[in-house]
Amino acid sequence: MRTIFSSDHRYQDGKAELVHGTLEPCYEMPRRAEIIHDAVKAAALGPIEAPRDFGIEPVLRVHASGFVEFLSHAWSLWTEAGREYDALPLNWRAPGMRMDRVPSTVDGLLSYYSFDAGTPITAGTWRAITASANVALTGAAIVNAGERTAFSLCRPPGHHAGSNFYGGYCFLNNAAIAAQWLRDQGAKRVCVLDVDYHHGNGTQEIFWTRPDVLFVSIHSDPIAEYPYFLGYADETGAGAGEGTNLNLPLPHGTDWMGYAEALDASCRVIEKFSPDVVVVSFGADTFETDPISQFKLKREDYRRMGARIARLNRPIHVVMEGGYAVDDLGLNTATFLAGIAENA
Ligand code: SP5
Ligand code: ZN
Repeated sequence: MRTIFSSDHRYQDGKAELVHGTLEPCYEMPRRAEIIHDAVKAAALGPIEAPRDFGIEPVLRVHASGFVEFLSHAWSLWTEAGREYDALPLNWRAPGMRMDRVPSTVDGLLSYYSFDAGTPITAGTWRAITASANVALTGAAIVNAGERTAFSLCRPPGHHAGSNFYGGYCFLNNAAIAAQWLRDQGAKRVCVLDVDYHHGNGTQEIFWTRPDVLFVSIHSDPIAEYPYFLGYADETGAGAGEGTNLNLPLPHGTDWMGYAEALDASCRVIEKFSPDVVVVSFGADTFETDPISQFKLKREDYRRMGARIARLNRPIHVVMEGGYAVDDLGLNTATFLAGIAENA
């Protein structure tokens, strides 16, 4: 399996996120990508390659132009306002407040486009997130050219970012950008299978009304977990996309026994949809010692997860999302990829 990796990920190096009422060091840190890179290399899973530059067009197929424009300028607006620390929002819209007026100041824009205080914009954010999108697009191109598998080692992650908003450590939705690009290259049906611990609210929003992209997500029940306001089982899509969204929320404490059942149910639905490609939003934050998560998967469970997905017998494009037990993140990810490679 070929891996795509860009060292430009390191330009996203936030100082702090708001946790428990205090600013704490970011869980989403550069070492995450480095340890995965090193584990993939040590496991000899295949070549590690740099991404190609796809330009901004494939990003604009998924994200609103005003939003992309904001992300590209946010740091200069922030520093022009005299700020030096990471750019974080101060407030958000509440129900009844307006979305049809876009604020003119940087504080207003941060508030307008974000949904949490865990996702700092820094000097290098734009460089890192465009590299991450190119990593996803390059992996998609490899699968589109006929290979059965590819691993896009994306960082920053993407699945919480929607068409017109960012948050959850995510700015551009790498998996959605890859899925849309595959459609634009001629794939008739694409599935995004999201196995990160958190619900992929951004991906769901992007493809909510789309019959050609099936979104399936296994995640911690939003009744008790971030992002709280999306990810319930009764969200099945709307309009032409009715029936092509599937959420399988699971309780805190879920181990492989509970997880395997949901994965099997997901795979049966995916088989029926018969996608040309499966894009896997992979997060290892389902691991038993993840510092911000409450599932109980063990190292070898990732091999089983990969094996089950490989048995879909479809081209598989893995896109990296979360995972914050950093010391274990490399081996957990490499074990998942090995489970795919052994069964693809
Ligand atoms: C891509 C991804 O996995 N994003 C996750 C964003 C989660 N942000 C909220 C973190 C809340 C942490 N609260 C628990 C702290 C326990 N010490
Ligand atoms: Zn996550």
